[in-house]
Amino acid sequence: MTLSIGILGYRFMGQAHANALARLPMFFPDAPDVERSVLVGRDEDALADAADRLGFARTATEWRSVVEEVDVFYNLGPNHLHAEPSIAALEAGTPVLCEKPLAHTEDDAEAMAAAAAEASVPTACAFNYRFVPAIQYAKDLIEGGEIGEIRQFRGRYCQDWLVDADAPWVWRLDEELAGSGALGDLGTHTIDLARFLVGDIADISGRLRTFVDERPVEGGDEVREVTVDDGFAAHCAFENGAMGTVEATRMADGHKNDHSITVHGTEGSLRFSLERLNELEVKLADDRGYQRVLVTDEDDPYVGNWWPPGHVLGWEHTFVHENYAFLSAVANGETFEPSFADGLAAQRVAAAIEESDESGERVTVE
Ligand code: SOE
Repeated sequence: MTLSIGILGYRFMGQAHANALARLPMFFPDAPDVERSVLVGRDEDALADAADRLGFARTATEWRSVVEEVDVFYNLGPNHLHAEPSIAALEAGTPVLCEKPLAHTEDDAEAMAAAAAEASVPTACAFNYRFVPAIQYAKDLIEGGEIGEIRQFRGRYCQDWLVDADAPWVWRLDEELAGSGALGDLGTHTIDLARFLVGDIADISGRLRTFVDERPVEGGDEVREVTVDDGFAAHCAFENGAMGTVEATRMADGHKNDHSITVHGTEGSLRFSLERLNELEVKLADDRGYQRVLVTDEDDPYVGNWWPPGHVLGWEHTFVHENYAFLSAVANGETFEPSFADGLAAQRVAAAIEESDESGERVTVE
C-alpha cells in the first residue's frame, strides 16, 4: 500500500519534510511506501517550481479537496493556518502532521486536539528534536534510572537572526499570524523536551520581552510593528517535584541555532546541545566529570539505518526519523507521539507563561 501525501507549505519546512520523505526508501526500507502526491500553495509559479524541486506529482491552490483525497495531510503553513485545514482533514478521517507550534492561539490548539481525539487517527505535532538519537539516548538513561530521581531541568533555545534592528519584518513577528515570537517558535520545542524527558509542568512564572518594536519591510520604505516577543525566560515546577528553567531568544548574538538542555538527578547529570547534536555529555554517580558520548553506534536509535559508527548525522536527519515513526504509525494503525495532545500541552504552558508575564504571578498550567 502506498500512502499519498498532501503537503500545505513548500518553503523551509516543506523542504525539510520533502527531503525526509525522499530519503525514507533508501535508508528505512521497512518504512511504508509513500508518494509525494500534491503540494498546496497560493502562488502558482512558485508552487510549480517547488513541486518540481521537491518531487510532487501535482499542485493545488486550495486545500479543501486535498485533505479528503490524500492518505496523510501535512500542514506546514504559517501558524495562523494550522487549525482550519488540519481540523478539516481530521473530520475527513485523514491523519495529520502539523508543524509546531500547534496553533497561533490556545483556543485553536484546543480545537485541533479535540478534533484529533474525535477522529481517532494518528496525529503529529512536529517537535523534531525528540528524534535526535542523543535525546532518545538521554531518555533511555533517565528511564533506566541511571541519573536517579530528576531534580532540575534547564532548557534554552538561542538564535541570533534578529540581533540587527534592521533585520526585515517577517510573518513570525506578527501576533495575528504567528501568535507569539520566540516563545511559540522556539520555546515550545524546549517545553516539549522538558515534558518528554522530565514530565508535565504544574506551574510556571515567566517574562516576555520585545527589544525592537518595529522593523523595515523588505523592498520598500515601509516599517511594520513587531507585536510578539523577541525573547522570554521562565521558571517552573514539574508535577513530579522537579523544578526547571526554560528560555528562548532570537537576540542571542553568536548563537545560530543553540538548543541546549541539562538535566540534573540525584545520581548524575545529562547535557545536550544541538550545535553538537551527535553527542550527549553524561555524568554518572562514580564519574569524576561529564563523559562525552558520541551517540553514533549502530544500536543507537535510528543510527543503524545510516552510516557506520562515527559518521555523524545532521539536523535534517531528525525529520527523516520523525517521518519514519509517524508514517509507520499511520500504516500500522498505531498511536504516535508527539501528537496533537502533546502540541496542546506545550501550547498550554506557553499560554501560562504569557498569563504570568501579564499578571506578574505564578500560573498553574491547565
Ligand atoms: C526558526 O528560525 C526555526 O526555523 C524554527 O521555526 C524551527 O522549529 C527550529 O527547529 C529552527 O529554527
